[in-house]
Amino acid sequence: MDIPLAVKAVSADASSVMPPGKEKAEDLSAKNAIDGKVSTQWASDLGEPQNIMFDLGREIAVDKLIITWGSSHASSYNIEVSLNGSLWTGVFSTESGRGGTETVTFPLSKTRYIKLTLLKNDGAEGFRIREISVYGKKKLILF
Ligand SMILES: [Ca+2]
Repeated sequence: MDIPLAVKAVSADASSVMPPGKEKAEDLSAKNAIDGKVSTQWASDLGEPQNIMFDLGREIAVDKLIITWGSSHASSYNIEVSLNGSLWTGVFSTESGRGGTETVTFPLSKTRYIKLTLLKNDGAEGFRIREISVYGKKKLILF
């Protein structure tokens, strides 16, 4: 029996963070994409592509992400998984990202690290992600 499991990422790192503006003191760092709150967000600097990578802290079987985009989403992006953070396997790609809240499913993959590469920006600002939630299956933790 597969038991759905919500997975909490332990750390996040991104290719860039929007530099703090004079009027904006908001924290826009990568960790905001995995803090469990849609009220906080990661914003990249301008330029394509950008990426955000996070560490689940252990190897686990995952098959779904729920991505809540901010005001600038990627219309084209891909998702890769890795056990060691250096050798990556593609599990998903799209050229028709809608923004808003997207549920992305892919074949169940044992992984520790997950990386989103954001290729094409739909907005005028850097890419913005409010939250990425990770889901897997519990029984396959055991293998
Ligand atoms: Ca957040």
